[in-house]
Amino acid sequence: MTTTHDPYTPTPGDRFTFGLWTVGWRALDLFGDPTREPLDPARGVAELARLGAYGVTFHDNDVFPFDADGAERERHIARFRKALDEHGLVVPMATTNLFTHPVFKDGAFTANDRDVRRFALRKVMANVDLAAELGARTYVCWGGREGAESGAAKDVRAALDRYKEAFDILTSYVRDQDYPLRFALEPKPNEPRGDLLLPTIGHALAFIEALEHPELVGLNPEVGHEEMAGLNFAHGLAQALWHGKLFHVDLNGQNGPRFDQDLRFGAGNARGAFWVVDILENGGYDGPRHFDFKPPRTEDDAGVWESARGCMRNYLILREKVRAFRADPEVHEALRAARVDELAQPTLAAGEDLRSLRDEETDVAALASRGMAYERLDQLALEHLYGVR
Ligand code: GLT
Ligand code: MN
Ligand code: MN
Repeated sequence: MTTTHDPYTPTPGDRFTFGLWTVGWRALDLFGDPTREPLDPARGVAELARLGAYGVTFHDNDVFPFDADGAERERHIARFRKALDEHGLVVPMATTNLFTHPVFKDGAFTANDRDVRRFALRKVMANVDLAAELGARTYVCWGGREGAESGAAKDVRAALDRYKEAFDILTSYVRDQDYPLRFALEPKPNEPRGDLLLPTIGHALAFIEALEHPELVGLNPEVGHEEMAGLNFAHGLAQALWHGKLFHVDLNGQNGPRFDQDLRFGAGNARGAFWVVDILENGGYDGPRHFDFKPPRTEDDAGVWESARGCMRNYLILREKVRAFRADPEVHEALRAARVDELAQPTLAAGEDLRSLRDEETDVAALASRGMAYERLDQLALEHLYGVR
């Protein structure tokens, strides 16, 4: 009897990671109470390992409570570590909860209240120490409360000064401690604040260049956050890669501009997800494939694990389709017909001076009448995605 391996069952070699807060989300929302019981982080680790994940990521307060004293904190961390060791999961990334406690109601690094900013920096540094201890290489900063609901309340230029100050302090800190950690900013346009600072990949990329140690700061873009702003996530990833700034990624699903849906990866904009997998697989990204989703409020405990499993299966299904698309001889021909490779050619020849360009004669009418043959190419992609090729 032969056993066939299901090609969509993940293994640690696929490097799938999950935030503890994703499967641990108790599904409370603005209108309703939690529908699920709290998840013990040790059980989260065990279940994710059983499903074939490679690692987990965490906020400080996913592992120990906000108000834990030193001994309680250590106890929770020891339990978490034990689970990681027992189940062989790694922690490639960690982050800080700077948004749940009321103290952060006006932000953390950019709160008007200076005492809040000082407290936030201390909270981050403490968890950076733990992240380094657990072997993390990326430290994510999602500024969920850095923003405003009204105009005069926030001096955006001063807030950006303070945002920069925070990263200048934190990057000096990891340098002084010799931690092999880099920071990854996670942009989001709005929610929970009316408007957030660093709302998109583009804003964050520009901000990084103003920092004292830009080499230690990159991005952790999230599918839904760019799509909430109507942007093309795969294009955003491509630009982040072009700048050498794709340090990490948050994969999930979203249906266009509306509230942050955090659907499992591959649900929502499926066509977008195909191109996301294409750029991640073929664009030079070598970090973990990290899922930041929220199992919907309708799901019980079994539904949570089904949803997590779905994230990984959908990635593997799309990876197979992307590979088939890129290997298809008809696609190669269509790519040539669309002159996609021609874009890699510099516009001026090596050593060419501008005079020869200015003297060149162009048959504009002939140029304008050349079709680009993109429809055939895109139809081939869709047919791979729809499963008929
Ligand atoms: C929070 C948020 C996410 C961020 C996490 C990191 S926490 O769930 O919705 O997008 O990635 O702080
Ligand atoms: Mn989100
Ligand atoms: Mn996220």
